[in-house]
Amino acid sequence: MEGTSTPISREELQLAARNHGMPLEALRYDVTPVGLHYLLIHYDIPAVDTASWRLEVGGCVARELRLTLDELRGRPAVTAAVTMECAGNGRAALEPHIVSQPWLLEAVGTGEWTGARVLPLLEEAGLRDDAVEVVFRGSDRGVEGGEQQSYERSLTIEQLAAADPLVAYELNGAPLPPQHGNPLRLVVPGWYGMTNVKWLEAITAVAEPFTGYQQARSYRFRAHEDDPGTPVTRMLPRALMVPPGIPDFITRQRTVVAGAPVELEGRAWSGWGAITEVAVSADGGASWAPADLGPSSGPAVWRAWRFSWTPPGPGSYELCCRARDDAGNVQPLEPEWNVGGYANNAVQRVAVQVD
Ligand SMILES: Nc1nc2c(c(=O)[nH]1)N[C@H]1C(S)=C(S)[C@@H](COP(=O)(O)O)O[C@H]1N2
Ligand SMILES: [Mo]
Repeated sequence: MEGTSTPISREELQLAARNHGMPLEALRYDVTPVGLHYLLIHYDIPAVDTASWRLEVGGCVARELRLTLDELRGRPAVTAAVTMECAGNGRAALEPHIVSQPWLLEAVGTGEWTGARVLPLLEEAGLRDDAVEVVFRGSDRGVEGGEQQSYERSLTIEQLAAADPLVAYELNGAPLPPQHGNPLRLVVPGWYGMTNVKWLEAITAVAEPFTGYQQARSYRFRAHEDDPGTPVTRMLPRALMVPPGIPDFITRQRTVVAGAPVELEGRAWSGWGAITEVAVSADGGASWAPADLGPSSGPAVWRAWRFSWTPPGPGSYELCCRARDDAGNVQPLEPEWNVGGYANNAVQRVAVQVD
């Protein structure tokens, strides 16, 4: 694999076989078909009995709520397309090697999520003034960093107000499948995947910042093991292309035919703002030309782009694409390492042989 000499281990293969990516040719769909959306499950898919299942809303609230799925479905429903990307996307390109889910570039997908807004639920429960954060707990349990735990993540009151998340019970018009969090998951537009807690069973307002493993130890940008680091939050900009031509079965090296324009296409997204530019290079990043952008769909959804490339002649080329957002973020040309291997949004490089 490009940029990497370290082979992945048996443990990483075990993770990779459970947690599949989105084949990059599926960038062609506005909304990712459910079976092609990437998957990341830290522990096991929990067994949930929907009939006895309740969502608890509690902690620093005036009155606790215990809601059935039908009660949640009875609330005003919102449907929103949201692009979700794992914070570990791009990890496998980092050196020194990081042992975790070994994503190349395929840990992304766009779902059409239907559910109820979280903010009115908290309002109904009577969120108290002493609440500083809200903790979202999934029913899956496991061991990580030596700690037994439920999968839990928090957001501050300000982050909640800005992101206006959903608790979703449908994906692409059908009940959530088991692997994506049935019966209910959190969907936080613009944020990296880990924020979107699946198999949601409790929403708890707390008066002190949450210090659980997935918040205080994991998902932080750390320069070295003793660095407390800073939290991983929203998705950095990234453009991806559908690899053109045809692949070799084993190496996946691409081949295109000389003499005809190659219609490059892909998607770009950012959790920090709207995509304002995608640039394409056919010489490994030495020179760039702007791609045509599709209609803007808001910061939470990927934006289509196209670029017609006519190879000047037979030979080897390295195609790259690079996104910029209206918050001023642009993808780096080279990866930036951190302990957890998060948010490596260095530009995609696709080697193409022109025959
Ligand atoms: N309860 C729970 N929620 C979870 C996870 C998990 O392991 N357990 N994985 C998180 C991570 S790291 C990612 S990237 C997304 C993946 O969501 P998907 O599998 O629906 O694509 O779910 C997040 N929510
Ligand atoms: Mo993730």
